[in-house]
Amino acid sequence: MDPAQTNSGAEGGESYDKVVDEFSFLIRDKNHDGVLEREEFDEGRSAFDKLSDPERFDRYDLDGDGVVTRDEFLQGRASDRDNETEVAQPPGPNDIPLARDTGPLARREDED
Ligand SMILES: [Ca+2]
Ligand SMILES: [Ca+2]
Repeated sequence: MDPAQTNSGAEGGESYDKVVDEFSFLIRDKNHDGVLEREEFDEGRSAFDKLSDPERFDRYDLDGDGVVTRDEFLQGRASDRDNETEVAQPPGPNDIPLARDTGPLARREDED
């Protein structure tokens, strides 16, 4: 009967995504009043991910009261994830691009 319990499946990614989303909400909420005004929503987008179109704020603001609450934000993020495969990725192997090609040992062999 507990929805939080039944929701935890074998897919361990969901809780991680939620943590990222909550963090994303918190860094947007500059004045810490627990809701995102349109300016906060727009401002945070470039810092953390690419919520670029203005319509997205309206989509997130489910009850249309002009602010996005934490719950609305989490729901919006979840539905965005359903629509796009491209979301903010955690740092991975792709973030270390130069490690292999510039090995000093290989160069030393050349000079010898
Ligand atoms: Ca705020
Ligand atoms: Ca709202």
